[in-house]
Amino acid sequence: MSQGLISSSHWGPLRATVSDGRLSVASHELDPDPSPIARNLIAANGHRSRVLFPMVRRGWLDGGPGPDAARGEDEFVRVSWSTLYSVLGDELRRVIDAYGNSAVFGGSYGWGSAGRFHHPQSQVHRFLNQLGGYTRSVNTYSTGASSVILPHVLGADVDAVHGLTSWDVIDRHTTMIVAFGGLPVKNLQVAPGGITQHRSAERLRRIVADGTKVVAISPVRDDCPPGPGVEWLAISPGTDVALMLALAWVLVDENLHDVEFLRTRCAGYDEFEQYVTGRSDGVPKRPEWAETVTGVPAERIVILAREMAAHRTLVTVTWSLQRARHGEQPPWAGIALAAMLGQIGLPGGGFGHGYGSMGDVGVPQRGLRLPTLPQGINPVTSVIPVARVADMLLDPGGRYEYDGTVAAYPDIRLVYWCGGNPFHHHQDLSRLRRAMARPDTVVVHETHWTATAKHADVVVPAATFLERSDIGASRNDSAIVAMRRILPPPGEARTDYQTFAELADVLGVRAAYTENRTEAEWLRHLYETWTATQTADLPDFDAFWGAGHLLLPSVEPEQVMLAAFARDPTGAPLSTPTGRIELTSEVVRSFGYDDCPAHPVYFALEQNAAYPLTLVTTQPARRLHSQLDMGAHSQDGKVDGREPLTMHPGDAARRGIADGSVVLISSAQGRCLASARLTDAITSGCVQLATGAWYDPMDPADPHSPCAHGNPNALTRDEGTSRLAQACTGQLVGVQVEAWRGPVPPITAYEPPSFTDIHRQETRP
Ligand SMILES: Nc1nc2c(c(=O)[nH]1)N[C@H]1C(S)=C(S)[C@@H](COP(=O)(O)OP(=O)(O)OC[C@H]3O[C@@H](n4cnc5c(=O)[nH]c(N)nc54)[C@H](O)[C@@H]3O)O[C@H]1N2
Ligand SMILES: Nc1nc2c(c(=O)[nH]1)N[C@H]1C(S)=C(S)[C@@H](COP(=O)(O)OP(=O)(O)OC[C@H]3O[C@@H](n4cnc5c(=O)[nH]c(N)nc54)[C@H](O)[C@@H]3O)O[C@H]1N2
Ligand SMILES: [Mo]
Repeated sequence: MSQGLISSSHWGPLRATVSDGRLSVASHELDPDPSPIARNLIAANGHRSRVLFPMVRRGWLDGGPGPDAARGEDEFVRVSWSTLYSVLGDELRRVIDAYGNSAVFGGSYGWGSAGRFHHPQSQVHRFLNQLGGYTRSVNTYSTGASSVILPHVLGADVDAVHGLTSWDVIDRHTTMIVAFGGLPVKNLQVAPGGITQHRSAERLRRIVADGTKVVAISPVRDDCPPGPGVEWLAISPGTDVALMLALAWVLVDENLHDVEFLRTRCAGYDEFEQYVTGRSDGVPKRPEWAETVTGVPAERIVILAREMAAHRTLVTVTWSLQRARHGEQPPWAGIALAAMLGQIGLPGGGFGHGYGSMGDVGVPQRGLRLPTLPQGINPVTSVIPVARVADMLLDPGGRYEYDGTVAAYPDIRLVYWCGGNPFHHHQDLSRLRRAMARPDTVVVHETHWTATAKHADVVVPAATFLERSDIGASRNDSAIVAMRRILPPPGEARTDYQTFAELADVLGVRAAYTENRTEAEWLRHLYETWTATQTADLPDFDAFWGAGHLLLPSVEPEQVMLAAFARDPTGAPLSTPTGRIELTSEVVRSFGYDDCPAHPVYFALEQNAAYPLTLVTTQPARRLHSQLDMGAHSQDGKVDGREPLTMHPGDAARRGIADGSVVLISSAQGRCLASARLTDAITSGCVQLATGAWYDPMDPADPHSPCAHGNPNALTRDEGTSRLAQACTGQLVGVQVEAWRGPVPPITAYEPPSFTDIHRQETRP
C-alpha cells in the first residue's frame, strides 16, 4: 500500500509526503503510466521564485494608477494583506464607477492547476461577476482556429469532434494512419484537469508496434513512436494543405474518390474539386506542384494516395497545424481529404483531430458534467477572441472582424489575471510589454514570480494546488480524485478563494461571493450537487473523501465519429445549414474574407529572405507550458540552463554553429538565445524550440533586448489566423540563427524582483 496524501495535477494523480519540511512525491497506484513531469514539483516547492507576500509595484503605489512603461522593470513594495485589499478594492471600485465594467479585462486565460473548486478562472470570473461583470475572451490558444471553422464544416463544437474515434476502435479497425503533425507521445502526459490513468501513450505504442501503417508527416522525426510500419514523411512546416490537395488530386485523377459519399454526405464538393484540379484557379494541385512546396517527393504522394484509398485510413491533424496563419485550412482540408476517401463514420476510418495533441483525445467521451463552481452571470457583452489581447490593449475602439461580425475593442483600464501566464502564452512579447504598459492597473494572482507577475502592479501571492484541498476531475477521465492539502502555503500566500472572499468583503459582496461557505463546505456542496445530477448510484461525500478517489462507471469504448450521420445522413443530419459536411461553406463565403474563402485553400507562409528558417514552437516534453520550469525534470532538458534549439547539422554547418553552443535566434519581431542541439531528426530549413522557458529579457529596461533563456514567444508574430477565427498563430515563425559571440548572460528568469519591505525597511536582493 502506497503512502502519502493524494493530490492531482494536470499531468496525473500523485501521492505526496512531507517530512522535516521536505516534500516527496510518488505516483498513484491507479496510474499505470505516471508522467515524470511530477518530478518538477520538488524543486518548485520552497523555490526562491515563489511569491511569498502581497506586493505592489513602486511606481503604481507612489504615482497612482495609470499607463506606465516601467512595468516589468520597476521594483516592488511588500505590503500587508489589509493594505492590499484596501488599495485593490479602491481601484476596482474607481475603474468600474468611472468607466463601467467593460473596462475590466477578466479573460484571464490559462491552465492554472487541477481542482474544480479552486479553478482560478472560475474564481476570478465569479468574483468579477459579483461586481457587475467584465470583458471576457472566447476560444483557446489550443484550438482557436478549429473552434470557429469546425462548426461551419461539421456543425459541431471542436470538443465534440476531436478524437471522437477511440483508440480502441483505431487499434481494432484502422490499417493506416496518415498523421499530419505526427502522433507525439510527449503531449499525451497531460489533459486539462488531469488524467487519473494514463493509457493513451500505451495504446498508441501498441498500435504502432502491431505494425499498423503510420505515415507521420512532420518536420520532426520524433513526433511518432517507432514501429515496423512507421514512416517519417519530412515536410516543410506550414505546407500540409498543399500535400492534402495533391493527395486529393491523385484521388480524382485515378478515380479513387468516393463519389457517392461526396454526393450524399457532403455539400460543395464540386467547387472544391475544381480548385484541386486547377479548373478554378489555373493551378492543378499535382504531386509535382506539391513536391516543390512541401519537399515530399511526388512519387511518394501518388503512392500514398493509392494506399490511403486501399486501406481503412484515419486522416488525423494535430492541433499545432491550426495554430499558425490560415490555421483554419489544415483541419478543413483534412476533412475534405477524409470525405473523398468516403470512410467518415466507418470504424477506424475518417477524420481525427488532436491525436497526439492531448492525453484525453481518443479516450471514450463520457460527456460528464463535472462538479463546477457556478460563475454567476456576466451582463457585460464586450468580448474578444482570446489571442487578440495585445491588439485590444493597444487599440481601444479599434475595429476587428471575427466570424462574420465586426466589433470594436473595449477601452480597458484594469487587467485582472489569475491562473494564466500571458508572458508564456502570448506572441511577440516585446509587443505584449507595450500593450501591458497601457492600462491603468494590472493585477496578477501568482504562485511564482513569472514574467507576468513581474509586469503587474498588484501581485497577489497564491497557494499552489498542494497547499489546498479540492476535487480533481476532468471531462473524460475515469475517476474523480479527493485532493488533499499537503503543505501549508509558504510566507503569506493564500488561496485565490481566500483573497477573493476578503476583497469581496471590502467591496460589500462577500456573502454573494462565498455563500457563507468555507473551502471544506464548498467541496462537500459541489460534490453533493454534482452527485444529485448523476444517474449512477454514487457514494456520499465522506465516503468519497475517505476513499481518496471515485472510479466512474466505464463507458462504451467503441465510439466512432459521425457514425450515425454516415449511416443515415437525412435521419441524423449535421447541424450545418445543409445538414451535410460542408466542403464549401456558403456561410463562410458570405463573409467575403480573402484570407478564409468558401472552401479549403492552400496559403503559402509569408517569406522574408532575412529570416529563411522556419521555427516550430512545440509543446515542451518535460513540463506543462511554463509551469515549474525550475524543476529538475525541466532543467535536465536544458543545455547549460538554456532551452535547446533543435537544428539540422547542415543548417548549422553553413552558419558555423557547433552542437551545444549558444546561438542567437532573430525574427522580424525579436531575438532570443538558445543552445544548439544538432540532429538529422529535423527537416533542413526548419528549427524547433519548445515553449515554456521563462521569458528573460537581458535588459528589462529595453523591450527589444533578447531573451537570454530561449522563450520562442520573444520571436513569434502577434497576428490572427484570419479574419474568421482571429486565433493564435504562435506555432510557426520565420527566423535566422547565428552563433552568439557576446558574453553569455546568466539566466535571471527565476530571480524575484527587488522589493522594499516596509515592515523591515530593507531591500532585496
Ligand atoms: N509560441 C507558442 N505559444 C503558445 C503555444 C504554442 O504552441 N506556441 N501554445 C499555446 C497553448 S496551446 C496554450 S494552452 C498556452 C498555455 O498558456 P498558459 O495556460 O497561460 O500557461 P501556464 O504556464 O500553464 O500558465 C498557468 C499559470 O498559472 C499559475 N498557476 C497555477 N496554479 C495556480 C493557482 O491555483 N492560482 C493562480 N493564481 N495561479 C496559478 C502558474 O504558476 C502559471 O504561471 O500557451 C500558448 N502559447
Ligand atoms: N508535455 C506536454 N504536453 C502537452 C502540453 C505541454 O505543455 N506539455 N500542452 C498541452 C496543450 S495545452 C495543448 S493545446 C496540446 C497541443 O498539441 P499540439 O498543438 O498538437 O502540440 P505541439 O507539440 O505544439 O505540436 C505537435 C507537433 O506538430 C508538429 N508540427 C508543427 N508545425 C507543423 C506543421 O506545419 N506541419 C506538420 N506536419 N507538423 C507540424 C511539431 O513537430 C510538433 O511536435 O498539447 C498538450 N500537451
Ligand atoms: Mo493548449
